[in-house]
Amino acid sequence: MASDDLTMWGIGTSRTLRVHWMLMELGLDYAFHAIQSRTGETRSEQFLKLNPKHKIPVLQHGPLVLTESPAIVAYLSETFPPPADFFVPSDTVARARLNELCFFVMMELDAISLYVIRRHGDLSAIYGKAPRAVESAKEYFVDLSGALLKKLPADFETLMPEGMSIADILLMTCLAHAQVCGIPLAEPLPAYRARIAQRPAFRRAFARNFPGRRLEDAS
Ligand SMILES: N[C@@H](CCC(=O)N[C@@H](CS)C(=O)NCC(=O)O)C(=O)O
Repeated sequence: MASDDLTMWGIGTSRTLRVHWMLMELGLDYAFHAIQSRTGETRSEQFLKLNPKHKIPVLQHGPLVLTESPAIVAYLSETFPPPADFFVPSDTVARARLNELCFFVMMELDAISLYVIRRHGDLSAIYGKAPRAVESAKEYFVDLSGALLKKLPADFETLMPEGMSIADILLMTCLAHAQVCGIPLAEPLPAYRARIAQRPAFRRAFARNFPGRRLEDAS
Protein backbone atom coordinates (compact mmCIF):
# COMPACT_ATOMS: atom_id res chain seq x y z
CA MET A 1 0.00 0.00 0.00
CA ALA A 2 1.24 3.53 -0.71
CA SER A 3 2.97 5.35 2.12
CA ASP A 4 -0.02 7.57 2.86
CA ASP A 5 2.43 10.14 4.19
CA LEU A 6 3.88 7.97 6.93
CA THR A 7 7.33 8.58 8.38
CA MET A 8 8.84 6.53 11.17
CA TRP A 9 11.80 7.61 13.28
CA GLY A 10 14.05 5.11 15.01
CA ILE A 11 15.66 1.71 14.79
CA GLY A 12 17.64 -0.55 17.06
CA THR A 13 15.45 -1.04 20.15
CA SER A 14 12.52 -3.23 21.14
CA ARG A 15 10.33 -0.11 21.21
CA THR A 16 11.13 0.85 17.63
CA LEU A 17 10.67 -2.78 16.56
CA ARG A 18 7.02 -2.61 17.70
CA VAL A 19 6.26 0.16 15.23
CA HIS A 20 8.15 -1.32 12.26
CA TRP A 21 6.39 -4.61 12.96
CA MET A 22 2.91 -3.04 13.01
CA LEU A 23 3.64 -1.15 9.79
CA MET A 24 4.80 -4.40 8.17
CA GLU A 25 1.71 -6.28 9.39
CA LEU A 26 -0.40 -3.65 7.67
CA GLY A 27 1.67 -3.86 4.50
CA LEU A 28 2.32 -0.12 4.47
CA ASP A 29 5.17 1.62 2.71
CA TYR A 30 6.72 4.30 4.84
CA ALA A 31 9.68 6.60 4.94
CA PHE A 32 12.01 6.08 7.88
CA HIS A 33 14.94 7.72 9.59
CA ALA A 34 17.32 5.14 11.03
CA ILE A 35 18.27 7.17 14.09
CA GLN A 36 19.28 5.36 17.29
CA SER A 37 19.16 6.04 21.00
CA ARG A 38 22.20 7.38 22.86
CA THR A 39 23.94 8.49 19.65
CA GLY A 40 22.98 12.15 20.04
CA GLU A 41 20.53 11.78 17.13
CA THR A 42 17.49 12.07 19.40
CA ARG A 43 18.82 15.44 20.61
CA SER A 44 19.09 17.12 17.20
CA GLU A 45 17.15 20.36 16.79
CA GLN A 46 14.97 18.78 14.10
CA PHE A 47 14.10 15.74 16.22
CA LEU A 48 13.48 17.67 19.44
CA LYS A 49 10.83 19.70 17.61
CA LEU A 50 9.01 16.43 16.98
CA ASN A 51 9.63 14.88 20.38
CA PRO A 52 10.94 17.04 23.21
CA LYS A 53 11.19 13.80 25.27
CA HIS A 54 14.14 12.96 22.93
CA LYS A 55 12.97 9.36 22.49
CA ILE A 56 12.37 6.99 19.62
CA PRO A 57 10.04 5.77 18.17
CA VAL A 58 8.15 8.68 16.61
CA LEU A 59 5.56 8.31 13.88
CA GLN A 60 4.44 11.09 11.58
CA HIS A 61 1.21 10.58 9.67
CA GLY A 62 0.57 13.73 7.69
CA PRO A 63 0.33 16.49 10.30
CA LEU A 64 -0.02 14.03 13.21
CA VAL A 65 3.13 13.45 15.28
CA LEU A 66 2.80 10.51 17.65
CA THR A 67 5.15 9.23 20.33
CA GLU A 68 4.89 6.26 22.76
CA SER A 69 5.18 2.91 21.03
CA PRO A 70 1.91 1.37 22.35
CA ALA A 71 -0.05 4.45 21.30
CA ILE A 72 1.54 4.31 17.85
CA VAL A 73 0.79 0.64 17.23
CA ALA A 74 -2.79 1.09 18.50
CA TYR A 75 -3.29 4.08 16.20
CA LEU A 76 -1.93 2.25 13.17
CA SER A 77 -4.04 -0.85 13.85
CA GLU A 78 -7.21 1.26 14.05
CA THR A 79 -6.40 3.52 11.10
CA PHE A 80 -5.45 1.10 8.34
CA PRO A 81 -7.19 -2.13 7.30
CA PRO A 82 -5.59 -5.06 9.13
CA PRO A 83 -4.70 -8.35 7.44
CA ALA A 84 -7.24 -11.16 7.85
CA ASP A 85 -5.25 -12.84 10.64
CA PHE A 86 -4.78 -9.71 12.75
CA PHE A 87 -7.46 -8.90 15.33
CA VAL A 88 -8.58 -5.30 15.91
CA PRO A 89 -11.56 -5.04 18.26
CA SER A 90 -14.60 -3.10 17.18
CA ASP A 91 -16.71 -3.36 20.34
CA THR A 92 -16.00 -1.83 23.71
CA VAL A 93 -15.79 -5.10 25.65
CA ALA A 94 -13.21 -6.61 23.30
CA ARG A 95 -11.30 -3.31 23.30
CA ALA A 96 -11.36 -3.31 27.11
CA ARG A 97 -9.91 -6.84 27.17
CA LEU A 98 -7.22 -5.80 24.71
CA ASN A 99 -6.45 -2.63 26.68
CA GLU A 100 -6.16 -4.64 29.86
CA LEU A 101 -3.50 -6.83 28.26
CA CYS A 102 -1.64 -3.91 26.66
CA PHE A 103 -1.57 -1.80 29.81
CA PHE A 104 -0.49 -4.82 31.84
CA VAL A 105 2.40 -5.56 29.48
CA MET A 106 3.45 -1.91 29.29
CA MET A 107 3.18 -1.10 32.99
CA GLU A 108 3.96 -4.27 34.89
CA LEU A 109 6.44 -5.89 32.52
CA ASP A 110 7.97 -3.05 30.50
CA ALA A 111 8.00 -0.07 32.87
CA ILE A 112 8.17 -1.55 36.36
CA SER A 113 10.38 -4.48 35.51
CA LEU A 114 12.40 -4.12 32.28
CA TYR A 115 13.00 -0.37 32.55
CA VAL A 116 14.31 -0.76 36.09
CA ILE A 117 16.64 -3.58 35.04
CA ARG A 118 17.96 -1.61 32.06
CA ARG A 119 18.39 1.68 33.87
CA HIS A 120 20.03 0.27 36.99
CA GLY A 121 21.83 -2.61 35.25
CA ASP A 122 23.34 -1.92 31.79
CA LEU A 123 22.86 1.84 32.06
CA SER A 124 23.90 2.15 35.71
CA ALA A 125 26.73 4.51 34.75
CA ILE A 126 23.99 7.03 33.86
CA TYR A 127 21.17 6.15 36.28
CA GLY A 128 22.99 4.66 39.27
CA LYS A 129 23.69 1.12 40.45
CA ALA A 130 20.86 -0.60 42.34
CA PRO A 131 21.57 -4.35 42.35
CA ARG A 132 18.76 -5.23 44.76
CA ALA A 133 16.23 -3.27 42.66
CA VAL A 134 17.45 -5.10 39.53
CA GLU A 135 17.16 -8.49 41.23
CA SER A 136 13.69 -7.77 42.53
CA ALA A 137 12.57 -6.43 39.11
CA LYS A 138 13.66 -9.74 37.57
CA GLU A 139 11.70 -11.68 40.20
CA TYR A 140 8.74 -9.41 39.55
CA PHE A 141 8.85 -10.16 35.81
CA VAL A 142 8.81 -13.91 36.51
CA ASP A 143 5.95 -13.54 39.01
CA LEU A 144 3.77 -11.30 36.84
CA SER A 145 4.37 -13.13 33.56
CA GLY A 146 3.42 -16.31 35.46
CA ALA A 147 0.21 -14.61 36.59
CA LEU A 148 -0.58 -13.73 32.97
CA LEU A 149 -0.21 -17.39 32.00
CA LYS A 150 -2.65 -18.45 34.73
CA LYS A 151 -5.38 -16.44 32.98
CA LEU A 152 -4.71 -18.00 29.58
CA PRO A 153 -5.72 -21.46 28.35
CA ALA A 154 -2.80 -23.90 28.47
CA ASP A 155 -2.81 -24.20 24.66
CA PHE A 156 -3.11 -20.46 23.92
CA GLU A 157 -1.71 -19.28 20.60
CA THR A 158 -2.23 -15.55 21.01
CA LEU A 159 -3.10 -13.36 23.99
CA MET A 160 -6.55 -12.50 22.64
CA PRO A 161 -8.57 -15.63 21.83
CA GLU A 162 -9.69 -13.91 18.62
CA GLY A 163 -6.13 -13.96 17.22
CA MET A 164 -2.90 -12.02 16.84
CA SER A 165 -3.21 -8.43 18.10
CA ILE A 166 -1.12 -5.48 19.21
CA ALA A 167 -0.93 -7.11 22.67
CA ASP A 168 1.20 -9.87 21.11
CA ILE A 169 3.50 -7.32 19.47
CA LEU A 170 4.01 -5.63 22.85
CA LEU A 171 4.50 -8.87 24.77
CA MET A 172 6.87 -10.36 22.17
CA THR A 173 9.21 -7.39 22.41
CA CYS A 174 9.17 -7.58 26.22
CA LEU A 175 9.93 -11.31 26.20
CA ALA A 176 12.88 -10.75 23.86
CA HIS A 177 14.20 -8.05 26.19
CA ALA A 178 13.66 -10.29 29.21
CA GLN A 179 15.66 -13.05 27.59
CA VAL A 180 18.55 -10.66 26.97
CA CYS A 181 18.38 -9.77 30.69
CA GLY A 182 18.72 -13.46 31.59
CA ILE A 183 15.16 -13.79 32.92
CA PRO A 184 13.90 -17.38 32.55
CA LEU A 185 10.66 -17.61 30.55
CA ALA A 186 8.09 -20.06 31.86
CA GLU A 187 6.56 -22.63 29.52
CA PRO A 188 4.84 -22.16 27.11
CA LEU A 189 6.30 -18.67 26.50
CA PRO A 190 9.37 -19.92 24.57
CA ALA A 191 7.10 -21.86 22.17
CA TYR A 192 4.76 -18.85 21.87
CA ARG A 193 7.75 -16.64 20.98
CA ALA A 194 9.12 -19.07 18.44
CA ARG A 195 5.72 -19.44 16.77
CA ILE A 196 4.96 -15.75 16.47
CA ALA A 197 8.51 -15.00 15.31
CA GLN A 198 7.65 -16.98 12.17
CA ARG A 199 5.32 -14.23 11.00
CA PRO A 200 6.74 -12.71 7.81
CA ALA A 201 5.94 -9.20 9.09
CA PHE A 202 8.00 -9.82 12.23
CA ARG A 203 10.94 -11.08 10.20
CA ARG A 204 10.86 -8.10 7.84
CA ALA A 205 10.54 -5.68 10.73
CA PHE A 206 13.39 -7.35 12.60
CA ALA A 207 15.68 -6.98 9.57
CA ARG A 208 14.79 -3.30 9.23
CA ASN A 209 15.04 -2.54 12.94
CA PHE A 210 18.21 -4.52 13.66
CA PRO A 211 20.24 -4.38 10.43
CA GLY A 212 23.02 -6.93 10.52
CA ARG A 213 21.61 -8.84 13.51
CA ARG A 214 20.73 -12.51 13.06
CA LEU A 215 17.08 -13.41 13.49
CA GLU A 216 18.12 -16.56 15.39
CA ASP A 217 19.43 -14.28 18.14
CA ALA A 218 15.91 -12.94 18.61
CA SER A 219 14.15 -16.20 19.33
N1 LIG B 1 7.70 4.97 26.58
C1 LIG B 1 8.44 5.15 25.36
C2 LIG B 1 9.89 4.85 25.62
C3 LIG B 1 10.77 5.19 24.46
C4 LIG B 1 12.23 5.05 24.84
O1 LIG B 1 12.59 4.88 26.02
N2 LIG B 1 13.10 5.15 23.85
C5 LIG B 1 14.53 5.05 24.11
C6 LIG B 1 15.09 3.89 23.33
S1 LIG B 1 14.33 2.36 23.84
C7 LIG B 1 15.21 6.31 23.62
O2 LIG B 1 14.85 6.83 22.60
N3 LIG B 1 16.20 6.80 24.36
C8 LIG B 1 16.95 7.95 23.93
C9 LIG B 1 17.11 8.97 25.01
O3 LIG B 1 16.63 8.74 26.13
O4 LIG B 1 17.69 10.01 24.72
C10 LIG B 1 7.87 4.25 24.24
O5 LIG B 1 7.41 3.13 24.56
O6 LIG B 1 7.89 4.64 23.07
